[in-house]
Amino acid sequence: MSNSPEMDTLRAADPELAELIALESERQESTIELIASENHASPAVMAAAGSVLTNKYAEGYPGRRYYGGCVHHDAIEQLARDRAKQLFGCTFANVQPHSGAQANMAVFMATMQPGDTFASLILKDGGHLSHGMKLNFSGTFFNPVHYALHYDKAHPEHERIDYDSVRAVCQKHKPKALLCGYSAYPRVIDFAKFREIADEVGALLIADIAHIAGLVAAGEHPSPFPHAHVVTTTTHKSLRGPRGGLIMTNDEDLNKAINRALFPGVQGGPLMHIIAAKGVAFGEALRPDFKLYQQQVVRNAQALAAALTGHGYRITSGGTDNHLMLVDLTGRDASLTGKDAEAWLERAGIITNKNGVPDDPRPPMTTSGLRLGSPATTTRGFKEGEMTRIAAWIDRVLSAGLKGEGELGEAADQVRAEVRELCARFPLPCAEARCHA
Ligand code: DSN
Repeated sequence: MSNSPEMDTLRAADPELAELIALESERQESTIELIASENHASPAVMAAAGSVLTNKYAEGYPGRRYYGGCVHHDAIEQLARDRAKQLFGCTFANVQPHSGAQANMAVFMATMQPGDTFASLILKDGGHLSHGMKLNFSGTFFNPVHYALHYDKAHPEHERIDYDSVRAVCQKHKPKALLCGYSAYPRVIDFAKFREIADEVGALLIADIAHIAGLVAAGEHPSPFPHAHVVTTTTHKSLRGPRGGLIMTNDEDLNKAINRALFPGVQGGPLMHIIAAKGVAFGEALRPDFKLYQQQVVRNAQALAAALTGHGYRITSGGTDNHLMLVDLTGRDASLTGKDAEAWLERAGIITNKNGVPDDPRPPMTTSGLRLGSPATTTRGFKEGEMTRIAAWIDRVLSAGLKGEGELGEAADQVRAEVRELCARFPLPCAEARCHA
């Protein structure tokens, strides 16, 4: 099954592990990936991530390392930094965070003392674990206060950020930092308005653009710069790089504090192979075709949202401006849950994640919604026609599931076969490059 020398080597050395990777590769090839935070990295990104750079310790930063032999690592990290700065139009970039959560942890450590108050959107409305969830470091060592969405069906901004609530929470609690940027928010974020409010109370504005980084890089979502004091992101979602994090700022003092907080504050040795892969991904994102890709990402999300609406599903906030949408399944049938929908669709080869909708009465392991996104399907070449077809499949499977196991089994098998056939016509970048199993 393997087409690459690397996989042949792994198969010879460890057939058990190689077989599991081959199975996962086949799963990715033959299913439709609608998880909004996932994507398919390019063969070049994966080549860098699988390179000899994994062998090296390079604690410190370019030119100031705690280990010898870092000459090429300095050049690699500097190149990745320079490309990140060019891509996002900022002055300083730290490419070492292992993840978005660790990027946020370093920024918190650099900008606040334990016990300090910060304001963010509550997790259940589309926020993130590292934005103050009580079991996370952010909610354990700091004091989160939360702003809300508009909850008023008659309001034109229903289920969108309520900037009056942001202002009221900030005026009341005088937070050290104000966070914006979310995991399940389908609308444009007004970074200028957030900065205005942050300035009114003397807070730092931190924008976590993990989800929309690719759109921002391509100019398809307004940039958090120059409004945010600090910007954090992951590199593997819409940005389509390796799994990892990134921190950016225009402020020299903040940059110094962030660098210290990340290393040695939060992390030890950087993952140099991943830093190189980030550099490759930033280089790809600087090319003109990345803008076309991101434009198609938005068109595809909007096509999927429109088609689902046509099938009787309610899309929260009435649609999407970006790469994702939240589908309120109860708009179709009050008994539908995100948990069931996720499981039923997976049987048909359509991969999603259950997600709470704003003000969801159901718990997080059940939910009334699905979060769907278009970055991965757009990477494999799907356009509006394919997204419309996917909406019809989703409705076919969920409608059958509501009728019972017999109907569901039949519909899931039929859709699974059709999904396989469609996927075979749109091979993943890595399959085309014959770079993995
Ligand atoms: N877990 C990520 C997501 O799926 O959005 C956020 O970190």
